[in-house]
Amino acid sequence: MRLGAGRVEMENSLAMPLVLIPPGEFDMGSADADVAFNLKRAKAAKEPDPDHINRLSAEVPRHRVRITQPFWLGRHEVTRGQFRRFVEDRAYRTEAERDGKGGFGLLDGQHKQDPRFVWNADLGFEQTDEHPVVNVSWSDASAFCAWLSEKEGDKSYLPSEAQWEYACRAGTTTPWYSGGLWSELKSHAWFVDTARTGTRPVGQKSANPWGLFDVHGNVWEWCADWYDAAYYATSPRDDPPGASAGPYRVSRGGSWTNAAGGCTSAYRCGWQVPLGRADCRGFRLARQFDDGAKESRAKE
Ligand SMILES: [Ca+2]
Repeated sequence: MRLGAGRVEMENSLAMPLVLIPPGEFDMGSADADVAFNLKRAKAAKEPDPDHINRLSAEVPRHRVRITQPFWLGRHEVTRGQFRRFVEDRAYRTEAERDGKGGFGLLDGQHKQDPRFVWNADLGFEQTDEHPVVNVSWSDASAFCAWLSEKEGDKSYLPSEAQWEYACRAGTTTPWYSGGLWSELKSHAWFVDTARTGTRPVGQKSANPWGLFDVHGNVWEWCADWYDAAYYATSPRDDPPGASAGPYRVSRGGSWTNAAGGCTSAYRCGWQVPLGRADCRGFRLARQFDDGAKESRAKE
């Protein structure tokens, strides 16, 4: 563990940097007026997107949430190189490989599903080991976390939706941590205006106030929660765990394929499992914070 620029950071056994996220409170979701404005625009579009309209409606009511425990969160999205360590250690086959249907990639500039489009394949755009892994399902991402937890003895997991938004906002209340203007997002995120041709290596844009990169854009990030568009109306104040069941899991932050409006701190995407894998969707690792009790016990 080390202190840097006012932050506490660590590296796990994959040399993946993690930032300590402090406990605290924030307003989760969007203000009614912002959603009403965005809905009006979405419905007036030349070709209204019903999925986009439903997602905007799921951002209300804005509600107070308390994150009661500190936790570690990956400074970056999980990369192809890091995911390869898991695959090689466990001879793991992703869901896209197991069912033979594959994931998504670019064919003639269009996103198409194809059996050859799996996590380590040529997806029609350049990728190195520093690019975020994509075409991994929620179950694949969870299997990676379980493998790492077993290997390290400390729990790694997918962040809850509330943990994700809390860390993404990093104390900000604007649509993006960079502010309220989509034009400003260009310096901070890979989205359709800056990365139309594919994912980018992690960490190339600037970080948010808590030192996290690519929370807006590059790839969608799986969260632990089941998705329920109406959940915010009944969400508990402390550490909300998400809906108790459902066909969809949540992913957050938007991607290189999305307009700025799909990359906001509050935007929620429900994606059906186990079908959910795409060339724009990966994940970020959370890790349980150990307050040193274990180290103390070891010394006794
Ligand atoms: Ca992202």
